[in-house]
Amino acid sequence: MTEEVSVPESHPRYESLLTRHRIEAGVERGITSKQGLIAEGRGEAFDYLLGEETTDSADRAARAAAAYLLSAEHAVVSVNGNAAALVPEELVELADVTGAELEVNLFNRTRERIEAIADYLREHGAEGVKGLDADARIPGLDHERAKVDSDGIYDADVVLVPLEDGDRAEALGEMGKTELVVDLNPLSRSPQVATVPIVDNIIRAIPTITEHARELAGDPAAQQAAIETFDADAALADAKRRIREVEA
Ligand code: PTJ
Repeated sequence: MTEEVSVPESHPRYESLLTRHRIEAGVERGITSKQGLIAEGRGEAFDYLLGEETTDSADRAARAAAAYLLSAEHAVVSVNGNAAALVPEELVELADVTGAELEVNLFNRTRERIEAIADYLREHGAEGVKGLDADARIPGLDHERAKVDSDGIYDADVVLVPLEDGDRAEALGEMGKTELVVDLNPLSRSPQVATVPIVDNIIRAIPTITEHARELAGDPAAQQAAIETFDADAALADAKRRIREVEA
């Protein structure tokens, strides 16, 4: 996103102020829901407690996520209003490097917002954005996130789910899919049930996954090793420990 904030890069909270500004601009453009502002506040609090940096354990999770995306038959990156506003270019790059598809999937679903997000992703270089057909449903969910494309998330074996504290990750798991979740709150429902919980800010996590994917591409043995050595429970425990042990 190119809109800039009038905060110097030297400001100690530059990154979080930039992030907040992107969400605000997302709401103004009709990309992000008003609830997205609240979600941003929740995320910022956890980022603060985690030291506003990618921990070693989050980096290992990002590597495992990259390996799953590369070795998938059909990988899809789910995009909501917060993810689109924060990292549009980075999501397109991740999709390019891993061969994953992008699908818009919203909790506060409106046709206008779906189209605004798809347009925004295309402005940032995406091709063939999914989510507009919504001709299939994830079984067991009675809200709008259940609506998916039959040749997108419904058909995928690996789905990256960013920034949602809800029941969809579990429902995707019940469909036999591998879920990769980006969420700063290790107690949020989605990372708790994810195959790979990546407890990190999406603005750092997506570029980190892409970096690992570049390195792991064309090396199935290294991909397998990244998957086999990853321990989801240990990753969540590590994030919780960090939060408990934070010092001023
Ligand atoms: O665009 P829509 O209509 O699909 O709605 C999107 C929101 C984000 C409002 C909705 O899907 C939602 O689930 O919001 P919640 O319940 O507040 O959950 C968002 C989760 O993302 C929380 O656990 C936050 O801690 C986390 N989060 C917020 N910002 C970030 C984040 N995690 C990583 N990076 C962030 N920048």
